[in-house]
Amino acid sequence: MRRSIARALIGPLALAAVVTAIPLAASASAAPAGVVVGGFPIDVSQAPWTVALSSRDRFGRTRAGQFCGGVAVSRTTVLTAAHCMADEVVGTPPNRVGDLKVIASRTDLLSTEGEEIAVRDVRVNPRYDVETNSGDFAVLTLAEPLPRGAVVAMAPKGDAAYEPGSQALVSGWGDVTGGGAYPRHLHAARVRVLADDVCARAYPGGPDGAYRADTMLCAGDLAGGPDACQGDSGGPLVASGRLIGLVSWGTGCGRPGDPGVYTRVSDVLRSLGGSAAGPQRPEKGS
Ligand code: 4AZ
Repeated sequence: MRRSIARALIGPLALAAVVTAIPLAASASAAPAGVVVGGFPIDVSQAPWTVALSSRDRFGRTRAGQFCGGVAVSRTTVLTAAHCMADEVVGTPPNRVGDLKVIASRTDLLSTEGEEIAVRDVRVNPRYDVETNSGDFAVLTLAEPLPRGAVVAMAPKGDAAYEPGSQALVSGWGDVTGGGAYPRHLHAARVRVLADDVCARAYPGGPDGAYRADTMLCAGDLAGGPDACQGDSGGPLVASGRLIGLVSWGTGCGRPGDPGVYTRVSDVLRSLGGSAAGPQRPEKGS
């Protein structure tokens, strides 16, 4: 718990507060050049499966309550990160967040573009491990269907999109500087999938997590460069038009030697097809 929670709490609101309180410490730390750090603004039509998770009750109205990303994989199913649904992030057990919504088809969080859809059910992967961050996904079932065309296919195990060197796009409303600058508009960054042995060497096990090749992939540039960042968690990593990853963790953002780590979507598929939490599975005791 400890690790994810610490990370989650240094999320949109808390991180901004820390940066305001200790500007010297913030500016002295490695500040990446710039979703997403080192990225660029995009219109949601370029990655229409990208959704924002929102709770205005918990996170305030200044950015429409956005606190994590998500990705639509069917018209009523959104995937996000398990760590986004932790009690310490949303303030209650996940199925009790009264105003938990998915914001879809909206580039500018403060516009009225697109739609806001209530979340009917939240299932956190029972195999999520807070020490390593393995299995960092949750399945949200929506109260109303999303527009057709706003969904992305999940890449099956063995899909070439997972191969090292594969070029992928990560999108979200997360920190764009690594210093707590949360944008109103959707951003994206191009990153390359890295080889598992490279990822394992970067993250052999430490305070932020441990690389597990069966449930994670990592992407970015070992020299430092574009990367996902706080607030992007749960959002999509798409290669060749297929979903391969969900933003999960990493040490900092865009730093040399510390690539971004993503939940491996083929493992999500395996879990959904097997005995783990899935949207089709009837509620226990109902
Ligand atoms: C986070 O705390 C987080 N640079 C997300 C992505 C990355 C690091 C941290 C990857 O949600």
